[in-house]
Amino acid sequence: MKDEELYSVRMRAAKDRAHEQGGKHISGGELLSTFQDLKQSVNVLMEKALNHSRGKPDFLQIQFEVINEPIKFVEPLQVETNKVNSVEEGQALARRLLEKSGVPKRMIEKAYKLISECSDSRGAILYDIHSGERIDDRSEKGIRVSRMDWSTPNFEQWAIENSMQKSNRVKEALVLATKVCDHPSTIAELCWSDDPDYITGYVASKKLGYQRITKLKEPGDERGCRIFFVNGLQDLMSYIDYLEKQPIFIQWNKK
Ligand code: PML
Ligand code: MG
Repeated sequence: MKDEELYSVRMRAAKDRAHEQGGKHISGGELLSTFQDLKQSVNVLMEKALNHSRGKPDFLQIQFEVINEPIKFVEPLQVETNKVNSVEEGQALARRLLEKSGVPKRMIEKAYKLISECSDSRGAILYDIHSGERIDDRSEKGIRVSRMDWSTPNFEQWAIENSMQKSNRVKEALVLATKVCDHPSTIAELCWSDDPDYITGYVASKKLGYQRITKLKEPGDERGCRIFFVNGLQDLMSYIDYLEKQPIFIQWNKK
């Protein structure tokens, strides 16, 4: 894969019209593909959109484009799973992990006030840990992290070695968190799914790795959350450009 031309393939699906016309977000997906695998890659994303617990989409967009920038290879974050018995316990742990990662306590409380904005947004929101303000201007669209992947065989070896399930969801979330945390301005990420049947979420940071928390919301809840806590951002545009455009390939045990 290293010397081949790669394509970024992206999918978004919505119900009751397209996202920009106020439709409900159903599913999104990203991957990197060789030209030869494009047909299969498009199918993988279509499958993801068509069989979704958030509902049956009536709008689907899949697009691909060649990547001209050099690809950066990155090791996945270390993973730990924290078992909790309730949402309260899970959310209290998430706050402690954010603090340990370097987000001031006062700013964590302020960020939690944005959670409702978060669940209206299909992408991530960017939060400045100094001003305590949301700093992206993408409203309900949020920031969509893109151009990243992890080869299935390498991921599966990693999963065996780390006693993890070979779950696509875990793979995609860990790829995203690794890319986000690889940027020097990211202090931490807080995330849980908008899928009603999935209640495990995580706090990720360079300092603590990918800390899974088994209960961050109640089953049936379709409100998700993805916040990036950023520090000392000199240039918001170049940070957003990194998230959206820098191609990253995860590779475990590269050496
Ligand atoms: C999502 O489904 O959109 C996010 C899932 C986050 C948690 C994945 C995991 O179990 O580690
Ligand atoms: Mg989802």
